This record gives sequence, structure tokens and C-alpha cells, in this order.
Amino acid sequence: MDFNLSEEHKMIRDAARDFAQTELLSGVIERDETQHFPKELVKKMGDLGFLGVMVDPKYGGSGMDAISYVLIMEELSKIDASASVIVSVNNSLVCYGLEAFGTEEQKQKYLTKLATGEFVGAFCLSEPEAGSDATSQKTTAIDKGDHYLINGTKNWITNGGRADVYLVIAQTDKDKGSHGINAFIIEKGMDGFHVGPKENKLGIRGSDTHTLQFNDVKVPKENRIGDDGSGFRFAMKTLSGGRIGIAAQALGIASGAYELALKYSKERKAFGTEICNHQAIAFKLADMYTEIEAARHLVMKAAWDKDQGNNYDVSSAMAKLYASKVAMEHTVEAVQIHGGNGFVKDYHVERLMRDAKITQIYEGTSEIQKIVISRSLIKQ
Ligand code: COS
Repeated sequence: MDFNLSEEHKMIRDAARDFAQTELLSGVIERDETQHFPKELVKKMGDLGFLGVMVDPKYGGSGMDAISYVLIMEELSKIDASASVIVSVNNSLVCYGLEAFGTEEQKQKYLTKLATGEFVGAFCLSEPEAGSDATSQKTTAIDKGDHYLINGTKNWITNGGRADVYLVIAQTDKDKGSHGINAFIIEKGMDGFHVGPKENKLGIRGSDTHTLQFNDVKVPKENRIGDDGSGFRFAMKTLSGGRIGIAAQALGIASGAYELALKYSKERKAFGTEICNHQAIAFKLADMYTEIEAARHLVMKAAWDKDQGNNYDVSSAMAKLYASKVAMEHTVEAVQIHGGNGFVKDYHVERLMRDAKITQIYEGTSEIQKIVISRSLIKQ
């Protein structure tokens, strides 16, 4: 067992850290306030290979491993979780989904552009009445011979108004339940595909979240991903990897808040000394650091499982469950350590606290992660 990062991993982490400091930091408060999607920054992240981290270079990707991916996600998320969710969705839901389950033609046509950042992708599973209960898809995909006709509504779609390619999950045969579901590639601008208004969110406000409407959208059969009826399995497998990305995002939010709190506590004085010298603050720092390290081990283990070819359904669920809890609890503590300044936008921790909340909700709520983990334990 080796807990050290390789020299290559350190270089990747440092490159992401440098990018976050030099490119993401300035303007992050304004983007949050104005809900501004960072289009130029997405292009730069594409140029650095951050949008197709694990994709095979033959499809335009960076050909790196999942450990590299979580290192990049952590560093970006320390500064700007809105930027990092764009990276996460594009990498682990869209690029992975196409690379693992798509045809060669689909990979050539879409993956090559998504992996370089020329295209941005979106993953569309959630519906007004099917978020956690993902088998209850109301969106329908009726088989019409050479094409499918898609009708329905998708909610809370990250990159919803900005994507070029949408992976859409829909029910083809209701009687077959989860085995009657398919996944499709839908392109921006297809007839009958409408992007609804942008959501006004608590956190990750620089990311672009929309409701999508599909009215008789004609999707060619070659745009179905995988065999007929394999869409639910596709969504579940893809989300398992997505949860590693979101766990790393939560880890980054938590460690970003911790670093700010530590720095502040060494500068701010009260009762004649820096506040870190008061046990009330010192013990908070000790708890934060310990639990962030524990979250890091779970995140790294899940990424390592993926790299080793092990099943990572449970390790990714545990990583997301725990890292998101740590992110929520310790961003609140970081605000507390900052006192009144923590309540002011200039100090960044209030934004990290707001951004943390979504990591307990999207790509499977904490309660869903507990279902995944406990079912596996009981089955053993
Ligand atoms: N990999 C492969 N197959 C999987 C799988 C996985 N990770 N998880 C489930 N499946 C398969 C099951 O094996 C089952 O197949 P069989 O019928 O052949 O046995 C089928 O899918 C249905 O699974 P299950 O019966 O467990 O479905 P449930 O309706 O009980 O739902 C949960 C299972 C709750 C785990 C699932 O619906 C889920 O993850 N929901 C959350 C979805 C989510 O993350 N939403 C957020 C949207 S994205 S922001």
C-alpha cells in the first residue's frame, strides 16, 4: 500500500491548483452573484484537457486515470464549485457514458468533441416526479422503426442551456419497468426540443441549470446508447462514476473552506492573541482536518477502485455520502471561525457553505447513497 501521490499525480494536481488560483479565483464572487456561466473558462479548461480527463487520447481525451480526475476536481472545487460541476458532468456522466457504452460512430461523432471541450454535455435523468425514484421515468421514447419519438420533461439539468449534446433517459416500454428504459443522444436544436428558464439557485450559481422540454423530438435509432432496454443500467453505472466526481467536489469545497479558516484564524486576533490559540477554534480546526482527511481517503479509494477495474458502486456511494456531509458541516464551521466576516461575500466561505449543500442532493441524495450501501451489505 502506498499513500503517496506519484510525481505525475503531483504535477496534475499542481496544474489544476495553479489554474484555479490564476483563472478561477478572480471573478468567482461576481459569477456567483450574477449567475454567470464561465464560458471562456470552460474553453480554457478544455484546452488543458480537464473536460475529457479519463477519455482515451484516440478520442481526444487526456488518457489519465481516475486519481488524476479527483485531484483536478478537488483543486477546482476549492475555488469554484460552479466551474467544477461543469467539469464533473462532462467527464463522468457524458464522456464516460459514451466511451463505455456508445458505438464507435457515436464516439467519433460526439465523444471526440466533448473530450476536447469543443462541445459541452448534459445528462438528463431527473424529472418532476422521478429524481431519486429513477425507474419511474415519465419521459417516453416510442419506437417508430427507424427513429424514436421523445416526449417529456427533465428537471434541474446541469449545463441545460449551454450544452451541445444531451444524454436523455426515457421509458420505451412501461411494462418492462427498469428493463424498458433507454438512453439517447439528443443534439441542441433538434425540432421539438426546448430549453426552459434558468433556475435561480442557492449555490453553484455560476453553473447553468434548466428544465428541458421534449415535444415529439424525432431521434434517429443510431442515437440510442446500448441495447434496447439497457438505459437504466447505463444511468446507474454512469452515476456510480459521477458520484466519485461529486465526492471529490465536496472534498474540494471542504478543504477550500478549511484552508481559508486556518489562514484567518492565524491572522485574526481576539483577547490579545490570534484566535487559533484559543482552544475553541483550535479544536474546530483539528476536527475539520481529521474528517477532511478521512473523506479524502474514501474519495481516493473509490477512484482507485475504478482504476483497478473493481466494482465501485459502493465505494463511490460511501465517498459521496461522507465527503458531502463533511463539506456541509465544515463549511458551516469555517463561517463560524470567520465570525461576522464569514457572513460577508468577500471572504468566500459563505459561498462555499451554500455550494456544499448540493453535494448532498445531486447525483443521488445522501439517502440514496445509504440505500445503495445498505442493500449491498445485506446482500453479502
Ligand atoms: N449497475 C448496474 N445495474 C444496476 C445498478 C448499478 N449500479 N443499480 C441497479 N441496477 C440494476 C439492478 O440490478 C436491477 O436489475 P435487475 O432487475 O436485472 O435485477 C435494475 O437495475 C433495477 O434496480 P433496482 O431494483 O435496485 O431499482 P430501484 O428502483 O430499487 O432503484 C436506486 C435503485 C434507488 C439505487 C436507484 O433508483 C438510484 O440510484 N436512484 C437515484 C438516482 C439519482 O442519482 N438521481 C439523481 C439524478 S442525476 S443528478
